[in-house]
Amino acid sequence: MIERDHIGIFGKMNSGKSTLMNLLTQQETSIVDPTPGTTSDIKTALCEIHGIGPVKIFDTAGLDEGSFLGGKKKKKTLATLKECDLVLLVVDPGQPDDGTEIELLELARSMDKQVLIVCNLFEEPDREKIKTLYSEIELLKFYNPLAIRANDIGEREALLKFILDEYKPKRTSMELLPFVEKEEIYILVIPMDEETPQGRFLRPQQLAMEYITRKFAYPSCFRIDLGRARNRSGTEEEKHRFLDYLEMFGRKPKAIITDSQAMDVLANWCPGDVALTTFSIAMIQYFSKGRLSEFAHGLRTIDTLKPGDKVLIVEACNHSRICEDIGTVQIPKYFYQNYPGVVLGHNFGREFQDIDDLGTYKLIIHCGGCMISPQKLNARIRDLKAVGVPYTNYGLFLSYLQGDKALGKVLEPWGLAAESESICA
Ligand SMILES: Nc1nc2c(ncn2[C@@H]2O[C@H](COP(=O)(O)OP(=O)(O)O)[C@@H](O)[C@H]2O)c(=O)[nH]1
Ligand code: SF4
Ligand SMILES: [Mg+2]
Repeated sequence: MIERDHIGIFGKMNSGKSTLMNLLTQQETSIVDPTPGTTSDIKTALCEIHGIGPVKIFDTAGLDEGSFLGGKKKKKTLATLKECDLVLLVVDPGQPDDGTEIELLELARSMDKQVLIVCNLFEEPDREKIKTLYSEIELLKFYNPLAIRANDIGEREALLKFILDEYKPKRTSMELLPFVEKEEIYILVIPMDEETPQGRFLRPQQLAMEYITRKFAYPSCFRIDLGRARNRSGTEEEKHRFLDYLEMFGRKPKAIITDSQAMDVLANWCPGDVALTTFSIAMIQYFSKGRLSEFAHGLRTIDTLKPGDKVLIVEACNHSRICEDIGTVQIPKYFYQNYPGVVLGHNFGREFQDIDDLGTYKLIIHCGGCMISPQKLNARIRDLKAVGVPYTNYGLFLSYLQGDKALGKVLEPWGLAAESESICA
């Protein structure tokens, strides 16, 4: 069976959903009629969109159909919403139905769906009404609209371009650690203290171990004693223990993957000819489906922070925090020392979409995000992009604090560099 991306067309009655379906599929798949409720059930069409691949398109009934039959249709429409990877919300700016549009937006957002807004211009003056629509529906601030005439075949190209530019297809396959090679050794550096839960590794560590083993490569764990490593009297001994351990293999490991909080130590201890990166960097690249360069780009904002600016520290789970915890201890310490007037906020756990004042933050520093789905993480990123808030990541941030060389080193395994130009490549 071919795996298809599901695209659903939603909106109020007579907003032009079926017309848009026909524009996309270039055929009369859906009956188009001004009589409300013409689309009696869900119509589907299978086709191929160049740049996305095979898709299944759903033309749904208007969510605002009031009759008993309408109620049934509404259920089906909502079930379709769940199934979709992309929600095309068709709005008639000349006659919007805020209730329907808000309901659809809220539902789609609660399911972390990708949403694109298509404003269907029945008449040219409708273009002017888009502004009013946007001022009336708060949630629209997260979405740039495309304004087209759905019944004009000449608009097909603009519609396809809009979808291709904005939509991230679901089938982007990702490798967790793409640099891992068969029969090579990979060292996982793991700090533990009394608070570290017993009986299991943390998810990033588990995922890395499993991935490396699956690739017929050899993962090996080193428990680092960060207290000793940072303490003047213990550091040499701890460093020797680490270097002796590396020697033990009789050949160089290919790469070291460290807990980000040990970057201050590993930036100095990692041999020059061994690659280095962090769990958090690997996780954010994997769970964001390849957006590490965007997170690296966010680092540039740090230099621009002024007293009073707000920075939000975000973790996607409520794990037990060890004493040198990154989110509550390490990052705050850096800001108190270097940017004393900067106001820090925290968002721990799963709910992020509910932050009303997201746009007021100057920077978001996000953990690896390994406990939420790529869909959820990408929904967060879309919101941040829409409101223009830069974002970076724990591993990148803690590497950046060690200087350009350390940052360059942890980015290298991902084909990125720390030079200002290539960070945003
Ligand atoms: N003038 C004009 N009419 C349109 C446009 N899009 C749709 N229509 C008409 O509006 C009516 C309702 O469109 P339809 O696609 O069936 O809406 P749906 O209920 O949302 O599926 C039909 O008569 C369409 O021909 C448009 O862009 N311009
Ligand atoms: S979701 Fe974030 S804080 Fe929780 S284990 Fe994963 S990387 Fe760490
Ligand atoms: Mg219809």
